This record gives sequence, C-alpha cells and structure tokens, in this order.
Amino acid sequence: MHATPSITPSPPPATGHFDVLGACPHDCPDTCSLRTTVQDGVAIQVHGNAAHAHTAGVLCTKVSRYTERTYHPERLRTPLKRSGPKGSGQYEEVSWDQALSDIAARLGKIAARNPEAILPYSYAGTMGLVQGDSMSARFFHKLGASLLDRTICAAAGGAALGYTLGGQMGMKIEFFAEADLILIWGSNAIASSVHFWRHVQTAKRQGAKVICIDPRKTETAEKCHEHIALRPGTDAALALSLMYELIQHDWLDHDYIARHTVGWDALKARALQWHPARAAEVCGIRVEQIENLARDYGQACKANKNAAIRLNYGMQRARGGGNAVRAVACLPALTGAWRQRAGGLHMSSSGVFPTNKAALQRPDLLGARTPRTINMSAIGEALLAPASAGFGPQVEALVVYNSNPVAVAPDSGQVVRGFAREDLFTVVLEHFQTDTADYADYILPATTQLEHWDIHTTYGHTDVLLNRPAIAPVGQARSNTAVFRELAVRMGFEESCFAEDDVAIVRQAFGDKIPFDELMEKGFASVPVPDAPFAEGGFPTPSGKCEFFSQRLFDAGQDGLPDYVANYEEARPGDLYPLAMISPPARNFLNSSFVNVKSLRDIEGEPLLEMHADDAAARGIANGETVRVFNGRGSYRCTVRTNGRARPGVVHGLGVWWRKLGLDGSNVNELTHQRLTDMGRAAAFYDCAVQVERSVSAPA
Ligand SMILES: Nc1nc2c(c(=O)[nH]1)N[C@H]1C(S)=C(S)[C@@H](COP(=O)(O)OP(=O)(O)OC[C@H]3O[C@@H](n4cnc5c(=O)[nH]c(N)nc54)[C@H](O)[C@@H]3O)O[C@H]1N2
Ligand SMILES: Nc1nc2c(c(=O)[nH]1)N[C@H]1C(S)=C(S)[C@@H](COP(=O)(O)OP(=O)(O)OC[C@H]3O[C@@H](n4cnc5c(=O)[nH]c(N)nc54)[C@H](O)[C@@H]3O)O[C@H]1N2
Ligand code: SF4
Ligand SMILES: [Mo]
Repeated sequence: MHATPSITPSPPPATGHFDVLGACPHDCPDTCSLRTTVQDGVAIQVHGNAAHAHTAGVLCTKVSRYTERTYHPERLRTPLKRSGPKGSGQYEEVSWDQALSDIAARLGKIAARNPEAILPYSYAGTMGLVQGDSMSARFFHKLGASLLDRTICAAAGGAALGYTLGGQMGMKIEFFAEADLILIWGSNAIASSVHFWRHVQTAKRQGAKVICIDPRKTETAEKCHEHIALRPGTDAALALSLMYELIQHDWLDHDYIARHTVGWDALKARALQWHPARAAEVCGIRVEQIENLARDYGQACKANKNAAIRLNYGMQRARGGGNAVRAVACLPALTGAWRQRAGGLHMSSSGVFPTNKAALQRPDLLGARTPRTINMSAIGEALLAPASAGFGPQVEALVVYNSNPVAVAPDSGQVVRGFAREDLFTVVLEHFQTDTADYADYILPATTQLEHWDIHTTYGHTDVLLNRPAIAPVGQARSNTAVFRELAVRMGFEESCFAEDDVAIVRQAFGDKIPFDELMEKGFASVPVPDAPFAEGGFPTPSGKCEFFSQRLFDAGQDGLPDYVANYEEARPGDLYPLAMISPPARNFLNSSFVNVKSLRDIEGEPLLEMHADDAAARGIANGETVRVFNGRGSYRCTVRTNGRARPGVVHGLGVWWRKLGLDGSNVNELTHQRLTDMGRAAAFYDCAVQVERSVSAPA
C-alpha cells in the first residue's frame, strides 16, 4: 500500500508521493519510529514503522493524529509582537528580521550588564538532541546566561537510580515479554507507554502474573491480576516491609547479596523495623496485600523465575521520591532477580547512549565563567526573586522553547505572577499560542518534527532514531536551531559552531559510535547493550556493587540507606486540606501538548477530578457536578467523576490542561507547590493536600 521509504533530500520535494522515516519527538519512553506519507508536499498520514521492532507498526492515538496537529488552523505561522498587556494574548505580526534584530538588541543590552540576568527555559516538547538543546545551548553558553536545572520530570528517580545502580539503565524493555511476574510500580503503562504494555500482554498470555502498585485504579490497574492502591508517597514503606517479609521467609539470594551489594547488614536492620502492620498503616492498605506481594515476588525469585519490576515516575513526584525509588531498586539485588535477562528492574534506559553532549552543547564556550543555575521546578520563585547576594541578579529576560511552563510548572499562582512582570522580557518559540506564549513579548513560530532534522535517544528502549524532514516548514516557521543560529549572527558570535547546519549537528551527536549510513537507510540503529546487565554484578557505582548504603548520599549529609520520608502534605482526615491529590496525565494529552487538538480534547471531554464516592457524598457532591478544588495556594474548578478510580482520601486532578481551555482559566497546578524532592531537586507534583467543595458559582 505504501511506497518504500525513500531517502528524501532536504528540503523535501514539493511534488510526488513518498514516505519519510522519522522519530516521534515526544517525551514518552516508547520513542517510536515514524513513517510519514507525503503527497505533493503535504503530509497525509503518520504511521508507525513496522520495520522497527519496538514500534511494531503501531502509534498511540495522539501521534496517529499528527497531521491534525501539524496543519492545525491555530498553528503559529509568523513571528508575533505583543500589542496588549501581558497575558491578554494580543499580538501583531512582524517580520522575522524585525523580531530577531529586536530580540538580539534586547538580550545584548542585558548581557552587557550581566548575562546571568538572562534565563533559557526549555524542556521536552521535543526530545530531539538537535532541536532540544544544541544551537540553543551553544548560544546561551557563549552569552554566559544562567543555567537551567532541568528537574521537572525525572530528576528524583534519576538521581536515586544513580545512587543505587550507578546509572539510568536496567532490564531491556523487550524482555518483559518473557517474565513470569511483573510489578508495574507507579506507571499507567496503557496510557503512557503503550508499547511496553504490549510486552506485558505477551507475558500475561504466557501465564505471567501482573501486579499494579498505584493509588489510582488506572486503565492499567484494571487489566492487572492485582492492584495495590496505596496512599501517594508511601512506596518506600511498602518496599521496606517487602524486605521485612523477604528476610523473615528467607526469600533472599545470599550469594548475590554477598558478592554484588553494599550495606546489607544496615539495610536489614532498617527493614526489620518495617513489620507489614506498620507499613499497612502508613500505606493505607491491608497487611495481607503486603504479605501476598512479598510471597509472589520472593517465591518467584527463589524458584529462579523471571521477576521484573517496571518502575516509573509516579512514585518519585513526592518529597521522599528519591528514597522511594532507591528502596524499590534494592529489591532485585536482594532476591537475585537480576540474574535473569527477564528479571530485575527497568526505570529508564537513557544512560546507555554514547551521546557526545559536549559537541552538541559546547559548554567550553563558557570559558572561565560559572553562571548560577536556576531550578526550573521553582520558576515562579525565581521570576519573583529580587536581586540579592545569594540569588544574583533579578531575571530580566527569559527565552522559552520546547516547554509550556505557565501550564506545567508547579504553583501557577506564582508562575503567572512571575511571567506577568512588565519589566521581564520574554521570548517564546512555539507551535501554538500556549498559556506561556500569552505572556511573551515575542512569539516565534517553530517547526514541528515533520519539518526539521533531528536525532533521538530514548528512555524506554535502546535504539537511536533519526528524524528527517518530510515537508517544508508550515508558514514562516523556523526550527529552534535556525532561530539561535540567526540570533548568534546578530550578536556577532564568530565561532564556527554557530554556522553549522542541522545535518552536521545530527552527525556530531554520536560521531562514529553509531553508523550514520544505517540511520539514513533504516531510520534507527541499536546500541549494543548486554541482555542481563547485572547478572554478574558490575554495577557502574563507585563500589561496582548495588549500593543499598550510599556513601555519596551519606557524605552529602543524607541518610545513606533508603527510608520512608513522609510527604510534605500528608492530607490526613481532620486536616484543613484532608485529601491527597495526585495529578497524573490524561491519556490523550502529553503533558500540555495536544490539549488544543480538538479530536483529542473531545475524547478527554473536560478537566476532571476523580474522587471516591464516599468522599464526594460526605461533601454533598454528586457525580458530574462542578467542584472547586482548593488549598492555601489557589483554587481550580473542574468536574467530579466518582468513576471508581479513586481510593478514599485521594483525588486525581487529571493533567495537564491548558489554563485557557479549562473551566475558569486555571489548571491543576494552581494547587501544587514548589518544594523539592529529597534527591534531584525535582518537583513534588503528587505531594499535595487539597479540599473539595461544590462550586457555588457557575463555571466562567
Ligand atoms: N498519554 C501520555 N503519555 C505520557 C505522558 C502523558 O502526559 N500522556 N507523559 C510522558 C512523560 S513526560 C512521562 S515523565 C512519562 C511518565 O511515565 P509514567 O511514570 O509511567 O507516567 P504515568 O502514566 O503518569 O504514571 C504515573 C502513575 O503513577 C501513579 N502515582 C501517583 N503517585 C504515586 C505514588 O505515590 N506511588 C505510586 N506507586 N504511584 C503513584 C499515578 O496514578 C499514575 O498512574 O509518561 C510519558 N507518557
Ligand atoms: N500537575 C502536574 N504537572 C506536571 C506533570 C504532572 O504529572 N502533573 N508532569 C510533569 C512532567 S513529567 C513534565 S515532563 C512536564 C512537561 O512539561 P513540558 O516539557 O513543558 O511539556 P509540554 O506541556 O508537552 O509542552 C511542550 C511544548 O513544547 C512545544 N514544542 C514541541 N516541539 C517543539 C519544537 O520543536 N520547538 C519549539 N520551539 N517548541 C516545541 C509544544 O508545542 C508544547 O507546547 O510537565 C510536568 N508538569
Ligand atoms: S507518544 Fe509515545 S507511543 Fe505515541 S507515537 Fe510517540 S513515542 Fe510512540
Ligand atoms: Mo515527564
């Protein structure tokens, strides 16, 4: 039915029918290989590439609608200059030349006083190494701008895995298909990594038992044999009491522990303080649930069966998120589950790629300068902070790309006040006029993945993917690299790296470590990784072992052993804000991306708060009513669903809606806070206490 993928020249031809190989740019562990069918310069359909084993010819609903997003009538097509008050969304069209010259002049003036008053803000709108951070990073390094601590997603878990296993690596995702027991711990796989779920289904068909550990009864939890709906932020208590049971029943691999771990005696003493009765109380679950889970896991490992843990990011978005990930990551070493290729644990594979970040981002352009680092998870505070000895200069200019912080960053009240500062000069590179773009002085239209070159690693599988442009840029859109290249010219930066084109940067990402010919031909290439990386130990930690006890954490003044760290906001009955709120993503959005794609928004319907029927009844709230969710930081109106997904005491404010597409111009991040996790300085989105009441006024 489809033409064989052909190697398309750049820019792609305006006539003819052909397929172009690319990569899904989104922040999703699946990193699918795409095949885009183009007819006379128009992308007709984006398909999953059947030749790529991980993609297996299938895309999620969101990206199979990619052409709808690409040719969306509201796609930004020209540069825009603000013509009304900040936040009003009023703009006038200007030429690229005018926009870039003015931006360069404004940044140049600030940089002459103090370049650290300039802050780049970007995240994972695209995960591409080129349009993500290459020319942009070079530009800001040369300028000497403030650095950004990119903590908003996975930093707590990433740090924790580093302390415990030595890096972001573990089981290969495809071997979950061979597992006998799978624990899906803190992940709604059906929604957020559907290609991993395929492997779970294969294992299930072959008799595997699948257990989901998640406060929410997700689509995934419904399809598992068991669901343990613990209270948010209590995973470390559960993991420690599993250890208690493993010790009591001697479901341990003493040989593996002796040869490949550090700190067992101390961890054992800690775990023995966690009788299941204590953990059950903390987690709000039954003692038998802990005993049964320990038996399933311990006996499977003892019998040399394949026991695999899919650990994901839900649990690390709380104060003790790092400790929780560490506690869980100790389990496969205690039981020797790592000995099998279909046993062990997988959180992220991002650490296996030989990426040449220095070539892409050129930190050497900083020279002897060491600019301050600003944490993206507390951007509200940073934008409102006056100049001080500790903080440095006030932030005077902000350049946002690949991110929508006004919608996705915690504590929107402060974030919005920061972005609304009339004395802040803000530039936003975007596909759409997002909540963030509404506060920009200049909005610059960006190309999408169908319109630019890129190269991708992933945090799910272990392949590198190449993305080739399939169509010419829509309207006057320019790639992020093109914008920073142009700005560099206007700033008079003369280093040759500022003249490199995107294909040259693509080639620098891996040098000759990944065969470029193979990428050009197939669209992907595998990184060689051992099938069972820790079967014989060999952890890339300082000790070479799995570090139950981490000297590095201890030296940093922290507990060297994993422990249960209670949430900042425990939300107990009788508290002013007695309900614990988590805000996991809605299935048909990707963070705040796709919220403006009508066909996907129609599936989600409206901003929802899932609530247990008893909690709703106690407040006189009926299913489907509009409610006000509030705490000391703000309030948010949405529709209640007593659909059986919430446990008592916990509510789910599904994210991340565009504020301006919600019921009252706000979203769930009105309620979240800017306090950080125990490791990785990450956002604690799911550590949030709220109250809910019937909404007295009609929605705006
Ligand atoms: N459709 C869709 N896919 C996505 C995304 C999206 O927005 N939409 N986002 C992408 C991004 S940016 C990321 S980082 C990944 C995230 O990948 P995952 O971490 O797999 O993300 P989620 O599906 O949000 O799963 C988090 C789950 O953790 C649960 N949870 C919340 N608090 C706790 C807790 O304290 N303990 C435990 N055990 N579970 C808890 C939530 O209910 C939710 O089901 O997904 C990516 N994929
Ligand atoms: N309450 C709550 N808040 C959350 C979360 C949660 O679970 N609950 N999840 C958090 C997580 S895990 C994450 S990762 C963050 C995600 O936060 P972000 O990384 O900000 O992700 P998105 O909301 O998808 O916004 C990405 C933006 O980048 C734009 N973009 C995409 N490609 C390009 C490009 O090539 N060039 C340019 N210039 N722009 C591009 C898109 O149009 C989109 O508006 O949100 C966090 N916020
Ligand atoms: S969002 Fe994830 S599942 Fe969907 S196409 Fe992209 S990589 Fe694949
Ligand atoms: Mo994320």
